[in-house]
Amino acid sequence: MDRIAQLTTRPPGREIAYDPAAAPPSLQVRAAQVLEGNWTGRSTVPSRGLYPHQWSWDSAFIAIGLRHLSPLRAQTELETLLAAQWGDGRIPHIVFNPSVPLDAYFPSPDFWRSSAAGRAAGAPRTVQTSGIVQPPVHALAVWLVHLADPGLSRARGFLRRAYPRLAAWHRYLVARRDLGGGGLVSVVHPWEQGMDNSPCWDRPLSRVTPAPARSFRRADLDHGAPEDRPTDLDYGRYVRLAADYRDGGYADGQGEFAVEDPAFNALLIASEHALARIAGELGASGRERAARAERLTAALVERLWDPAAGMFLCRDVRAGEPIPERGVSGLIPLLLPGLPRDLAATLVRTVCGPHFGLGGTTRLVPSYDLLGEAFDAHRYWRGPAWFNTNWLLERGLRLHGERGRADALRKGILHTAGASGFAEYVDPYTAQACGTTGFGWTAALALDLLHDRPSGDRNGLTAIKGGDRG
Ligand code: 9WN
Repeated sequence: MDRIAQLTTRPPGREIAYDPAAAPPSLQVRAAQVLEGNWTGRSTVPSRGLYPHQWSWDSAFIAIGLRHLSPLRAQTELETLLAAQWGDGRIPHIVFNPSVPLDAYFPSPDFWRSSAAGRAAGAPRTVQTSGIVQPPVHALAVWLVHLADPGLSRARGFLRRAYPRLAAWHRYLVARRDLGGGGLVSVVHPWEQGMDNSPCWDRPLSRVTPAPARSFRRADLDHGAPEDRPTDLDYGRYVRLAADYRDGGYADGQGEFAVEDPAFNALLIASEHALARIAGELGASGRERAARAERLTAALVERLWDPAAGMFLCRDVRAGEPIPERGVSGLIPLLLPGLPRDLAATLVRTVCGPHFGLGGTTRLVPSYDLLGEAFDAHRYWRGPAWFNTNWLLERGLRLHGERGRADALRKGILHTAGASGFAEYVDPYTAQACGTTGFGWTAALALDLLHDRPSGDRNGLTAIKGGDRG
């Protein structure tokens, strides 16, 4: 019996019995139950109701937690996603499950029409996907999943099969998405960056003419409270951008929206470091990859660091200027081993200062500036705290020697994940659950933190450090 079965199966004869005196199931058991409930046989849905397909960066985060329960399942999760890769190297942000009704999620496969509209870009014929991407956390996830059971990974050729796909994915981003010409990758839709409704997008989105509300039907409002979700106006703009991209055959470079985002690029850099380790494990040299990671880090600092804000800002490529909003995305580069020390120290001060409140006013780091005009403690990416960004910051704090703060954040994440029923996101002040519950990456990343000894040597950190800082 594997670890998932052990944790989620009740002993025979106990199926119906209810014992009010019994101890409540542990956080680990409850997290495993969420992942078991969201498992479809080849991948894990973020949530059964709101998000009934496979999402790209969700799967990467989910695999990072799943590896502690079933390394085989974690490998399968990533392999299913990689199998939907397009010929041009992009990994689509959604892989659709054909057995889910079309009206269960919008935009559905008949909106994206990937195999027809994406033919020139090499969209797969046998599986339907979206045509946009999400942050490249995958190589990092593949490496961490490998480390959970190197024997199984080698026996299955997990790295050997994943490596060329991951390399093609990074090649696509670096070659086709440097829309600003300064060596960084641009996102062409807010959904690509993953923090969909962040106020950082308000300015570039304001130039986009929304698709008429009657031209589409939102499915998200069947599951989430309208005050927790994006407005209809924002949805109209998302739909317009996606439809224009599709109608242009998913060719890059034309769209109205192009933004260089600190988190997206930082995750690419972390994944480049991971690819260097994977190359080394496969007997090749990772030196070129490590050098590319350094070049990307230099470009990130040069183009997006804002000394006055004490953090990274997004850059509106079409307008040719920085976006003057403090989103949590601008703190995520703390994750990087090659970040200059003074910048890392400044980021730590910013995350603990009045704009993000860590260790002071907030329970977890909010998705957006507490003092920003657009701050809303409950609405989607406009203030609430998300578990993936907090997990990334916990790693960053630990990497840069902030052990006390990292331990406290870890505790906060674990407590809030359990108390909120593994919510999709929470009010950063009160930790009240928002969005949906039983959310995949919340459960997975809680499992990952439960597994790691807070002050021990965490294999993942050592792994992406690549030995460059001891
Ligand atoms: C659009 C699945 C995804 C996450 C994103 C999050 C949300 C989708 C939506 O859900 O986006 O991709 O319908 O709002 O913003 O980060 O990957 O969990």
